[in-house]
Amino acid sequence: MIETGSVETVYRSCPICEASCGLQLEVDRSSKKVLTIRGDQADPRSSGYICPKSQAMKAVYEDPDRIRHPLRRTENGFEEISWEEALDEVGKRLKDIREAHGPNAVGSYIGNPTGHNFGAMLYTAFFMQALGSYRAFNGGSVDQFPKNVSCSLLYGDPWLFPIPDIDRTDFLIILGANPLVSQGSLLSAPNAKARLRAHRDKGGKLITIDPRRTETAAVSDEHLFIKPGSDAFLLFAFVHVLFEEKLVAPGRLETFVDGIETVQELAQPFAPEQVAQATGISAEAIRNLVREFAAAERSVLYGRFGTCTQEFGTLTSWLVDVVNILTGNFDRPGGLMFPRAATGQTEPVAEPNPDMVYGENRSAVREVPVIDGQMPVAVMAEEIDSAGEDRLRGFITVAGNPILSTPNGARLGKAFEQLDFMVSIDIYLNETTRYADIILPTTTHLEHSNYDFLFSTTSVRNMARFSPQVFEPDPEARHHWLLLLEVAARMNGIPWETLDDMMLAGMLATFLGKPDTAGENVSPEQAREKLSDERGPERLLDLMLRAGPGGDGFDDSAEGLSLEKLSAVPHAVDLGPLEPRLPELLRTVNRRINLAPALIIEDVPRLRTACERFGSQKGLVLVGRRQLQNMNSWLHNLEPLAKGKSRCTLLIHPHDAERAGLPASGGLVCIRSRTGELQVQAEVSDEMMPGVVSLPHGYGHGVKGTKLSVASALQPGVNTNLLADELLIDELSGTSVLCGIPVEVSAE
Ligand SMILES: Nc1nc2c(c(=O)[nH]1)N[C@H]1C(S)=C(S)[C@@H](COP(=O)(O)OP(=O)(O)OC[C@H]3O[C@@H](n4cnc5c(=O)[nH]c(N)nc54)[C@H](O)[C@@H]3O)O[C@H]1N2
Ligand SMILES: Nc1nc2c(c(=O)[nH]1)N[C@H]1C(S)=C(S)[C@@H](COP(=O)(O)OP(=O)(O)OC[C@H]3O[C@@H](n4cnc5c(=O)[nH]c(N)nc54)[C@H](O)[C@@H]3O)O[C@H]1N2
Ligand code: SF4
Ligand SMILES: [Mo]
Repeated sequence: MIETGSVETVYRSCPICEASCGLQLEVDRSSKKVLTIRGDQADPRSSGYICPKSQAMKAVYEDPDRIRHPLRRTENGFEEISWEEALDEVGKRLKDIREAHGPNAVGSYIGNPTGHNFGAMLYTAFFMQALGSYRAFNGGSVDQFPKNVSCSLLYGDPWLFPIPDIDRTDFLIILGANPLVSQGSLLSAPNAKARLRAHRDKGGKLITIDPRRTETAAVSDEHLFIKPGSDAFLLFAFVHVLFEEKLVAPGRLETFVDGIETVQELAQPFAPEQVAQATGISAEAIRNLVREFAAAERSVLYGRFGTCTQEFGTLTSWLVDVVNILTGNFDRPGGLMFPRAATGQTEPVAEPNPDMVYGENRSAVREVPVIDGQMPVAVMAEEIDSAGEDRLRGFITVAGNPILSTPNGARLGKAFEQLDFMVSIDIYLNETTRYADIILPTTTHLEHSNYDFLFSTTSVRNMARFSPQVFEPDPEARHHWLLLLEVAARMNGIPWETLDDMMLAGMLATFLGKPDTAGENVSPEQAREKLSDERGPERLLDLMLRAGPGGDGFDDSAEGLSLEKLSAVPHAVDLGPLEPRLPELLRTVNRRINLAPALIIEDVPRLRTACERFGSQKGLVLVGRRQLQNMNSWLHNLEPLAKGKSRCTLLIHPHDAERAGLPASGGLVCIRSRTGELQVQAEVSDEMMPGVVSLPHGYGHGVKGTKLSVASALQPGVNTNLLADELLIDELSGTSVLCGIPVEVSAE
């Protein structure tokens, strides 16, 4: 903190997206005002870079629509109630449901901002255990869940993600991601544009494969259109050519990778000539791509959102890693690599994890498997409206807006109305929380500290970053982590402090004693003595840092990290480039990678039979797109980000527009799917692949009963997830198809 008069300079990371850029804030603590937010030039990760959403922290804090007191729904709208009343009622109602109908009658949905708040993250994991319900939903099954499943199968842990080392590669393929706008996902790398430019300036090649000629495609050497959902065909053909042309060269990986021959057999039917029609990419283009990729010194294939939320999401996510492994571009500089978190969650374990828990429990209606404790959002509505006596009766949403972010929001809204009780832990009265009986608001980022906990496991360079609290919270405000504890405690009739003690004991057991970390020879008692008595996430963070790979081992005089030392550094701490970590890091039995797991093998026939269908596809399909000023659904109420012309438009290729009877200037269209129908402004553009239309998600704010005055006035838009069909899923993982939804478009 640097003080001049009453204005102080504070440094924090931006909590909005994964890039986690360094910010420099000018603040006046006496009046609790943020004067300016700028890029922190001295931040080693972002070097001053920011995007327009960097202003969000201030705007959210100041937003008069933001909820500051607990609310209860009444016949005449929501009324403010006291914390005691609110928490008592939440605890009692959920407890009653659980006692009468069992733990699985209470479900939950955890949304994206949880991942950007370390206190929320740590305590959510514990909260889910305390709930003990297998109806545990979260944003993952409309996002990266197929990657989790693939990582679980290959590396023994759903959260061990290999990250593309984009700064050190020579040849980069970006498949189904648009980092120029999204700023990277499972790739925490501020200023993607500058990095990709630097990659090309030093002679590196960049190829983007996407059904839209995106902002990222515009800075690439080459862009290939691909039919939505057909990536698994392309990648199997890639593998086919690697074998056919003897380009398979896993190198050092061969000593701990099994199943390569099986992969060869699986790829056999997918010659480029066989898949050209299905993918929309010529056999020649596929062969050239493979040859160039294999010939480059260091190559990396990076797949993200578009490769996950599709009919073959898990096969595709698996194939992305297979391609990198077969060509030796894995666990080495310039390929896919595993970051090392200072907090110790990505350290080798003494004992391998048991296998992925797949399908021990199944949903009541469609019987989709619960995987590693998660049920996919595609079945959320039916578990409420069609499961009879076994139905979901109580529901908790935490920092999520599933009405706008999960498929068939209309059905979900009706289902929410049938619940016996719903509570939302959220800071806005929005399209989802309006269904809640009680809303519990939390403090926002300026009022609590933060640590880039999740994104230190996805960063292109190892890093540690603590962000201090800027303002004291209002006396009425409650932290997110505390609310989770309070709710769980009241459901169990015990003080929240007891739960917090249990949480600390669990963390001590988990994070001490790991080989090659500073906590290897420290006992829980020794560690506990050094930790603060103040409850909450900071002492848990201190524990993880001090016990972690670069920690001080709870020795105050030793070198190494502790929360105190990290707090003294105003910027991110760079902990060096990613380094090879295999096979030690693997959490599989014998620390080996089985490249051809049974679940994957069993899913390949489903792909084979779909090849002809993709090849003869005639109608239009819908995909999404992200925009720089949005973050999913929740920043549209901030004027600086919402102003300007309406952004929720349907992009359509000129040929398709003509077929739909539209003028070249676009105009209003009607777009229909099995589940819904929307009227929306069309924009005719050849940046779309013919046969594919694009609509951004997170809009649809013009509904009654919300308190989003700016969003409703400036950017109401339409909810594209009324068109997303809850019956369309990647069968292996249960993830919803958001890329490639069959639609019809006609002029209004
Ligand atoms: N069609 C389509 N659907 C999609 C996507 C797509 O590309 N296309 N993308 C998907 C992806 S990748 C994701 S991650 C999901 C996101 O899905 P969600 O997480 O459900 O959606 P968000 O819009 O991020 O909702 C964030 C919620 O958290 C609240 N919130 C914000 N900050 C805080 C806070 O500090 N504390 C608390 N308690 N609440 C807070 C907001 O008010 C809002 O209600 O959407 C998915 N849905
Ligand atoms: N500005 C902004 N930034 C964000 C967000 C936001 O809402 N706004 N959301 C954040 C979140 S939660 C996430 S998860 C990340 C996601 O970040 P990214 O993974 O970069 O996702 P998108 O930007 O949606 O890009 C997905 C691309 O896949 C393409 N695509 C669609 N279908 C297919 C297909 O079948 N195959 C292929 N190959 N491509 C396909 C789309 O046209 C699109 O260009 O972004 C994060 N950053
Ligand atoms: S890219 Fe923008 S939203 Fe993302 S962390 Fe940086 S400033 Fe924040
Ligand atoms: Mo996401």
